Amino acid sequence: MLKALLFDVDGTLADTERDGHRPAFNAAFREFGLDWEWDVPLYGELLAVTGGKERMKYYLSRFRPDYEKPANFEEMIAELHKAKTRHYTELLAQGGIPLRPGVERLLREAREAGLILGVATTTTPENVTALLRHSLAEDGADWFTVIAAGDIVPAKKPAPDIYVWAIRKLGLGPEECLAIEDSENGIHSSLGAGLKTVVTINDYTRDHDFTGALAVLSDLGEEGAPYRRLDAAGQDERGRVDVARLRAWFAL
Ligand code: XBP
Ligand code: MG
Repeated sequence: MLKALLFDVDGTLADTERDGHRPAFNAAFREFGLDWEWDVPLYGELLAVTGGKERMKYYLSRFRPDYEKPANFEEMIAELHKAKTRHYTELLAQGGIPLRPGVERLLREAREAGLILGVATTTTPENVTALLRHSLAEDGADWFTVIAAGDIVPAKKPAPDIYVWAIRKLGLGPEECLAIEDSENGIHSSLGAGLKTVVTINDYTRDHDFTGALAVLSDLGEEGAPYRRLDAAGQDERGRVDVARLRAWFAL
């Protein structure tokens, strides 16, 4: 029986990557006097690696091979990441990033239906609470029974660890939870934890491989702006994702 919905954050609850995380990284680089600049296409490539600290290291190894690491490199990355988190949460506090279509509606309906809500993400916990507070509701973080985020597990997505952690914390089994994801790394993580998964794509992830998803959708759909279903099983289906629809997919 379906008891809990576990949501990814970046790209799923809100389109945070291109106009949120990316400019926040760039602002931190400028603050530290670095000539690193991540434009929109480059950032798409960097998204192959989850986690901000991991992503900066990947950027250097892949795109700046001549960069000479200072003796305090790990410390510098940690400081840069702190600055990036500050820039990002400030941007959210200015109301910078709205939730994706249908997200708030589904969260409300799920709560009313008695489903448990949770988050499983690689982003920093402060970023999640700031998004929920500024883009959902003042008490938005309290809507979620578990917020599994950031470095609480050393192996980030695509490893299943963050979902496994969240499910354990809820005292549930994977057969009682449904994940909602937007990316290939995300679905590897959720499927790896044994979770049935619904995908809503975005511009960075539309060409990803979502084999194994229950359904692949343009978004969750709203009144007057239905989702488009994109996977072979339900091509051209349109609608709104509500609890009844999730339960029907979950039962397949
Ligand atoms: C998204 C990520 C994160 C963010 C940046 O994860 O990979 O690393 O891009 O956040 P998800 P941090 O889709 O699982 O939410 O800089 O805080 O890591
Ligand atoms: Mg994501």
